[in-house]
Amino acid sequence: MRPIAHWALVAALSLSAGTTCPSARARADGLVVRDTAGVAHRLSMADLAALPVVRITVPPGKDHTAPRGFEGPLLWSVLSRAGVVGGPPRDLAARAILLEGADRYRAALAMGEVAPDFEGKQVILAQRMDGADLGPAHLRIVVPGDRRGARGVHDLTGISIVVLSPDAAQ
Ligand SMILES: Nc1nc2c(c(=O)[nH]1)N[C@H]1C(S)=C(S)[C@@H](COP(=O)(O)O)O[C@H]1N2
Ligand SMILES: [Mo]
Repeated sequence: MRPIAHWALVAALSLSAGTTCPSARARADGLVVRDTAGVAHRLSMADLAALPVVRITVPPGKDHTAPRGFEGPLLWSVLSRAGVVGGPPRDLAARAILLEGADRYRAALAMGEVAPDFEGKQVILAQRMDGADLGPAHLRIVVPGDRRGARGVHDLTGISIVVLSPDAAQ
């Protein structure tokens, strides 16, 4: 029995190595979060899956007619996990969160909208919509309270924290 068991073990290990070895595509999954210095912090799908899930229902608005249910971590949890929101609350007051989709579509939130010490709005990074997984390439931002869908960036690939300054206007 022993040689057969050994052979089976080797076969099982080779199979599992073949199926779990991360492909380039798997490594590209997730999100890049840039801090105010432009340093990139990558969050994998596993990092996102470890964050507490919030469920929200968005009523019909100007851009869609039916209510929709979304599930995912709070954007604030994502930013905290990436380590880009440290420091005293007053330092957050002039910061923006720039959201970017795979098609380079962009939308901005003020940090004060989502920071718990300020408005603490339940903006989420949705991974499920109406009970179905969106998939790693179709993460989307949901901004409760917005009547238009334009800040609900879908196919989200990047988030940048920007310090706003009139001097930086180009
Ligand atoms: N990446 C990306 N996200 C985007 C857009 C876009 O063009 N690209 N359009 C926005 C606009 S204007 C709207 S109304 C909603 C539409 O998405 P929905 O049809 O799923 O509500 O997506 C928003 N998010
Ligand atoms: Mo829109």
